[in-house]
Amino acid sequence: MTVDAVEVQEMQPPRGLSLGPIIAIVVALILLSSFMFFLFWSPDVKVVSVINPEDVDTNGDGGYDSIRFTLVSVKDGFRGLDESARITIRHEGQVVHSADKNVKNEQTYVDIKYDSFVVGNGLYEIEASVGDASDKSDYIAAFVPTSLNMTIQEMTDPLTGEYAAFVVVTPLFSLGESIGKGFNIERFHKAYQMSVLITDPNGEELGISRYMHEERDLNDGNYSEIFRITSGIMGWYGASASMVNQHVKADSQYRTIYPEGGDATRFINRPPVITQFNVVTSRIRVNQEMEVTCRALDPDSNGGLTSLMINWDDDDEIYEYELTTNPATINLKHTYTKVGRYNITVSVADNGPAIGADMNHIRFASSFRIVEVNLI
Ligand SMILES: [Ca+2]
Ligand SMILES: [Ca+2]
Repeated sequence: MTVDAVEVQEMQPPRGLSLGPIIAIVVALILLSSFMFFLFWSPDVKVVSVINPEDVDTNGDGGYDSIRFTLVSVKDGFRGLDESARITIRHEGQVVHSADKNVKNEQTYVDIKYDSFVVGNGLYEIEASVGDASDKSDYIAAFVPTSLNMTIQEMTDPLTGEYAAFVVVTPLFSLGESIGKGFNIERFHKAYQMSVLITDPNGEELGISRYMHEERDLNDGNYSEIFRITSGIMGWYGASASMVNQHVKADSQYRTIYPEGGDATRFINRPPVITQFNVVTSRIRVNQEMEVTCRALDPDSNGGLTSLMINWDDDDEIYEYELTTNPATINLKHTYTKVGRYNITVSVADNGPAIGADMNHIRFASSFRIVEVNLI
């Protein structure tokens, strides 16, 4: 024990000031404060950029539903970003969308659904700010129909080639000159839900609702939606329509739109059809009586046939015969007096409109299947 005590005594430093420990303390303090500074001091974001807002399909259904842009934010410190960016979208000076987006990397993709900011066509100003830094970029929306055009038409179905009656509904876009006409319905149609209510002459109602072009070839360049009238009754039809655009905000005036002209009405009378038209006699000689058979029907369940007209192509006269049944079969005889080639043309008329007797409404179906008679 005594020996140890003596050794400790000998290791005591000489009394008086020494710079060594002070320098060590100062260095330790500097290191500690630097570490605290690094931990708690958040340097300012120096640069924010909003780059390339573009249309994207986020759910993979083939239709655009959102915009996407790149948000770049750069700091002047060492640490990575973990900030909240404020996104503000304005349309015609009004704020239509604002949200916070966490920014962790220097470059972040931001997706914003159309229905959270679009209120109509036109220019949208997208602003992003992080701290005091901010940037703006423009986006133009041109996919918001403002009203509908609706008609009831008799026409050939572009898909099936059948002649029938249809309700035709066309979205109308009030696009300004600055926007142009670059609308691509193929990429936007998925959210246009059209509904029509068709009322037949008996007051029966048929409601049809579907997404635009759900059942149609998108490459036909036709932006209208057609709804076939399947009721087989002649008379006055009515139609009303509406369209919900799920690409706009729920409180937009264009969320649900209606036909400009209101409901549509039209008298529908399906034309009669000639189902058979042929020459009975196989070999025909000059001055020999020949016979043709014609069958016709009017497809309207309350329709009827009134007359049949035939042109034998050997004089200027058209012969007319009364029809009293539906369908009707009629056999007609004729004698040609000169050798030649004759084109026989036959037409039938139906009972026309249920109201009045306007001849303009009587439908004629002409057979263009020419019966050619070569006389020998
Ligand atoms: Ca989509
Ligand atoms: Ca008819």
